[in-house]
Amino acid sequence: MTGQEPRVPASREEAASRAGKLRAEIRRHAWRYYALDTPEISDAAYDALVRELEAIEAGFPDLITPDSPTQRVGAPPAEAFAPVTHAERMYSLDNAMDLGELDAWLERVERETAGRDVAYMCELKIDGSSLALTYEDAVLVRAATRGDGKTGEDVTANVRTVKDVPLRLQVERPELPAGRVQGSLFGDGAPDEPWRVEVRGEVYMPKASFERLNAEQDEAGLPPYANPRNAAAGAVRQKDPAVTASRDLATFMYQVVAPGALGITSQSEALGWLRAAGFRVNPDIERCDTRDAVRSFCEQAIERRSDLPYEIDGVVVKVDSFALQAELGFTSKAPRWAIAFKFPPEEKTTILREIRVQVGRTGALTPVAEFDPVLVAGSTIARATLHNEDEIRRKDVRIGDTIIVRKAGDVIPEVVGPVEGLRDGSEREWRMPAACPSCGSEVWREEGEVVPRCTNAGCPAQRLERLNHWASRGALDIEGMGTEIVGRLVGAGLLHDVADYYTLTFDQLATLDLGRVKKDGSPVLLGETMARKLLTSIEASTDRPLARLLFGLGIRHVGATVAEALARAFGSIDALLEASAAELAAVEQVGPKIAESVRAFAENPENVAIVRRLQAAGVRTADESRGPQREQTLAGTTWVLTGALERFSRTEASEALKALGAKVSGSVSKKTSFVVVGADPGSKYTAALEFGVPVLSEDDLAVVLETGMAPGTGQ
Ligand code: 3B8
Repeated sequence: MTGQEPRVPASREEAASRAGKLRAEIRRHAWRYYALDTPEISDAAYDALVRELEAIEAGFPDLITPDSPTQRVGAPPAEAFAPVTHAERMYSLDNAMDLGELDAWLERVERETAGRDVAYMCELKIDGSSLALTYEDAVLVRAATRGDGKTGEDVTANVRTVKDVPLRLQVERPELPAGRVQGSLFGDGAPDEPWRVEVRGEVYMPKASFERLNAEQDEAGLPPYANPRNAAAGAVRQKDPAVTASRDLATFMYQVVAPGALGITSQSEALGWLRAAGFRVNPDIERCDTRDAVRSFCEQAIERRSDLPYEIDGVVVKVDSFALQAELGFTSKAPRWAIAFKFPPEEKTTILREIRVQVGRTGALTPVAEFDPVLVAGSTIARATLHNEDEIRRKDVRIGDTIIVRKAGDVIPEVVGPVEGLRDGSEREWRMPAACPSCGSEVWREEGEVVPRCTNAGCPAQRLERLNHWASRGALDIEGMGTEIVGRLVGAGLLHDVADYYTLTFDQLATLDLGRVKKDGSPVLLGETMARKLLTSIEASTDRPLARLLFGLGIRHVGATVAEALARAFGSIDALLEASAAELAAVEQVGPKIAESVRAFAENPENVAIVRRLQAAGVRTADESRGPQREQTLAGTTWVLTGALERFSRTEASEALKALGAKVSGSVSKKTSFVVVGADPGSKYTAALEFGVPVLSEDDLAVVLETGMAPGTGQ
């Protein structure tokens, strides 16, 4: 950098002309760089052009245009994610789960097109989030998510920040076609009417950016995104466009809506038009004239999957000709002229180096496989639980084995088994140790249980896990209190039990040594900013509902659901500690085993002391809302929440429903009374439609919560 300020013309006229030229040039270079991946000039030269344009726009703010390349990141919109009704429904695709199902589909297409020559377009199926972009007079005016296919969300401000999305198209206003064209771009065809085009595609997060983002999440003590698809969808739905801009998203566009008016007659032509218009189009496409060619494209795609810099989860096969597409039409859910061939879960081989025993918060000992890191389905994995010793025997995995690994549901790492043919005799069988690897205490396997446990309640590993559990999301949710910081606090002797969280001081936190050194050799400390943030989170955690506190205490057999039942039944921790085994067992969802475990907790003076210290520190241990209890008007109804709600968190919504006596369930069945559908709902919404369960919006829910009346019952 020269440090020199760009020259700004003195006259407005000169500035306007220069700005116009700069915009065209910057747009062209951005397109070459982001859409075509063939830059013509250096990054530095490009930056210089942008800086010059910014300087001119700063000097003459009235010259700024909304499609100027400097205007990608704007202010957050007043109303976040207004609903957008799609002019044409955004369908999803039917799946072919293997080559057999693909063959059956190809055969049906050929039967229904009665022996005419059918060509297919094969495209990689990008594992991202669907997107619809609308341009008026070639300027981007709207970006929308798929939503339920009929109505999506307006995410324009965020999508503008995605660098390969053209803010202005590189095409001229098309000629007005003769006669009425179905799906005309011209409204009523008047010459002064803006012309409009909508294109659809996928916004995604490259694998490398995903890994970087998760590393940052981890450092900030936030949970990782499960996969690049969720990360992309999350980035598109950020409240602040500046956050979206920092997430490094990219797009591949694949569809032109109402292409007839543009004179486009096939999918292959549509992809060509998209590319010419300035969109990024995936280069891995093939027009196939035969079923064999389609099959081999799919097989090759499986092979190449892991080499691509982005996630794909299959191949989309489309009938190329739009005339034939129109003949084939749609089912109620999906086009008949396209199918998604889904890949089998990706599997990799690696070497099993060690089986280490992890001690959970209840003392359960779990063997964990540690293997050479491999990239599987979008992220690098190096460990997977082996569940228990029986499982290891059953799979016959030995240390030193070459093992096959994959991700269950494309998320959770899993060891499939050993490649026995590659053994050389040096492999070692593994046995569960007789002593706890953390504290050396005796290990005890209860009759009828597969899991052995460390019986020492003071075991450091158990204590660490209990502390982590307390701070975790489903429990007291101390934001920012990640496992690393908890470990350091324990190491520094500042944290022994959960009540200690509420004694931490600003100085203790700010000077916490994170065990790393800076370049100059000085230790990395947590710092004042993080210390302040953590103290705020700790304070916020003192006011959680009783159920979260009960769950957070880690009483054996008391999971989130049982904790809620206990909180509802007793209303305060004092009442719970005094309850007899019989009173406990009288609560629905609480059997004798749970009752006994709660009694054991209550009878241990150390536990009672911790509870008293929590109370003294101001942690809420009773649900006030119980006093004058709300009338249980929703008793006997079962609710399912799906999709993203805007006004309530999921937890708030379900707690409010439960306060009215409703049951809230995670899955839809015939017995479900109502499904509340937020934005981007998934299969639960479809299931509701299938079972004929009434579907309510977030607004409906607000009314129900306010009035306490179930919809349509008039009670
Ligand atoms: C019709 C065509 C949905 C899709 C489609 O890469 C339809 O074409 C669709 F109703 O969802 N993820 C693609 C991808 C997705 C779709 C598609 N083409 N390449 C994708």
